[in-house]
Order: sequence, then C-alpha cells, then structure tokens
Amino acid sequence: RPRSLSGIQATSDSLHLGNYIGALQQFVEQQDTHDAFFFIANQHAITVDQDPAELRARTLRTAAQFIGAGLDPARSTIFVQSHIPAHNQLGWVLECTTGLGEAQRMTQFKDKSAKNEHVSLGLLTYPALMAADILLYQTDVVPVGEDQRQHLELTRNLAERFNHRYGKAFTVPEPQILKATAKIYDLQDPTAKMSKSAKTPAGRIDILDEPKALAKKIKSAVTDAGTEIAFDREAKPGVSNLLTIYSSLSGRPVEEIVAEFEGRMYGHLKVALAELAVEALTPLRERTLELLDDPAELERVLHRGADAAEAVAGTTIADVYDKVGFLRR
Ligand code: AQP
Repeated sequence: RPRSLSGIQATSDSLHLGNYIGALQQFVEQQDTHDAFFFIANQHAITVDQDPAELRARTLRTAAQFIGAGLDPARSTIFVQSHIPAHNQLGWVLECTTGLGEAQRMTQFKDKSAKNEHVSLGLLTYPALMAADILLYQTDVVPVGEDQRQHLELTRNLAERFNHRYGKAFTVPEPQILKATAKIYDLQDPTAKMSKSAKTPAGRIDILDEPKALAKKIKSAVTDAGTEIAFDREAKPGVSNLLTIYSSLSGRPVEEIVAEFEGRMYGHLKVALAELAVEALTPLRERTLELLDDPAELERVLHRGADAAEAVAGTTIADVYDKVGFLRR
C-alpha cells in the first residue's frame, strides 16, 4: 500500500470547513487504500504566538475532530508532532539543505510576515520542518489543500537534493491536491481563502459550530450579481463556492446540483445547503464532543500513535545521520 501522510495545525478550537473539505475528508477516504499517518502539528503552531494552556487543549481537540470526522485509530496512525523528536532532528538537517532565498520566496512566509508585527525565525524555517514531517515517513502521497502546493514542491526538491548528495534516504512524495475542493473560499469574501485568521468569523464555517450558527452563516453568505445558479468561479465566485461545498458534503457532482436547482433562486440553494451542512456536521460534532469527555482515552490513542510513528521515523533519522556523517553514539 502507498503511504499517505498529512497534518493539521492545532491553532483553533475548531477546524473550519476548508480544513475539512480540503484535507480531513481526504484523510478519511485514504484509510482504506493507503498506509495512513496523520498528525497534529503543534510545533508548527508556535511559529506565531500561542497560549500554552490553549495549545495543549487544542491539540486534544484537533485529535478528537480527526476521530470525530471518521479517522479510525485502528486503521490510521494518529499522533502529535512534538511526540516524535526525529521531526526536529531531520528538520535541522533540512534547514541546512535549504537556501535562505528559497525559504524567503515561500508565499506563505511573505504573507504571514507582512501581517505579523513580530516575525519569528520559525516562520521562515517552517517549510524545512514540514519537509521533515513528510520525508521521515517515506511518504508517497500528501493530501493537502492548494495553499500547501509550494511547500510540497520545496519538500520534493529537498528530498531530491539530499538523495543526490548523500545517497537515497527519502521517497520523493507527490502532493494530492483535488482540483475541485483544493480551495474553499470565505463565505463573506468568496475571493479569499476560508481561513482561521480571517478578519471576521462570519465567513468561516467551523465544523464544531452549533447547528443554528452554522445555518445562519450559510444563509448570510455573499452571493453574486444575477439570479442564475451556475458554476463559474470568475463571474460567480460566491455561488460557485456554495456549489463546491454542496458537492463535497453530499458526494454528488456539481453538474447534478446545478441541474437540480435550475430555475430556482440563490436563496433556495442556501436553505438546502444549510440543511445539508447541519445534517453532515452534526454527527461529527457530537462524536467529537463525546470523545472530549474522555481525554484519557484520547491520550491513549495518541500514545499508541506515537509508538507506531516513532518506529518508522527512527529508522529514517538513523540512516540520515549516518549519511551526513554524524558520529554514532
Ligand atoms: N480554505 C481552504 N480550502 C481547502 N483546504 C484548506 N486548508 C486550509 N484552508 C483551506 C488545508 O487544510 C490543511 C490544514 O491546514 P493548516 O493546518 O495549515 O491550517 P491553517 O493553514 O492553519 O489553516 P488556515 O485557516 O489556512 O490558517 P491561517 O489562516 O493561519 O493560514 C492543509 O492541507 C491546508 O491546505
């Protein structure tokens, strides 16, 4: 089986619909076809300021949402990034494999460093740690959203550079970015990515939103000029975004939904989507809250995940240390 690996940052109380549709839904599907590793990126989280108690709580909340959304600890290895020191060990080696200019060219670094007053060195070196997250596990495919494409390209370059210089240590991974769902947009500004750090939460659907709040956000989504329900990202970004969400939550193709709503108004689509979203997300929310009632069990799952992850990561890092010439202890 090909190995699949991906991670999500523990930077919010709830993941949003972009994280869910762009990433988590794919993780769940891959459990049956791949040797699946999914982790909670708590180290990436501290590239910007985090409250320690909040970060700890959010790490468990993110794990609960993974499982609540359908990841099965019996079929997937679910673990916390900081539990495996090899991420850092390889991260350093890859920092030394990355050019300064290369890191500075990353658009996420440019965007985030422009937005934040205090820019940490970690924000710059983050893509090397992310490459380590992936390469440690000899990963074949990495399911992510569009915003991670550039980091994945860097990861591939670093793997090839290292393999070429020191001998093959890494599988060169392929990104899996599903065209249709790779970018879910903000409901209030459908030209911007749905994001945790959006200015207003009204445009962001959190997967743990209460049903009423969820329905309200969808019903107040910004739509476009005209009245026809059609998929056209350029002319109708708002409606196209709603159709994309509808399609991925229902598992039905966009064309079928467009045909169903022919001759009807934007409002009809919103009402139907609000209903669908509540129906799709309520069980996820309930399972997540139930899991959070028993943190000890969640911690046991993460402990087992760390043991399984460490076994794979340990082999890679030992090989890498040998290859770069670190004297054995
Ligand atoms: N809007 C999105 N559409 C599709 N996929 C998305 N992802 C994030 N936003 C969207 C994908 O979710 C996975 C986890 O991403 P992350 O842990 O890097 O989350 P994030 O970047 O902290 O989420 P935000 O909302 O994008 O945060 P800010 O605002 O801080 O940048 C990844 O696979 C990502 O592609």
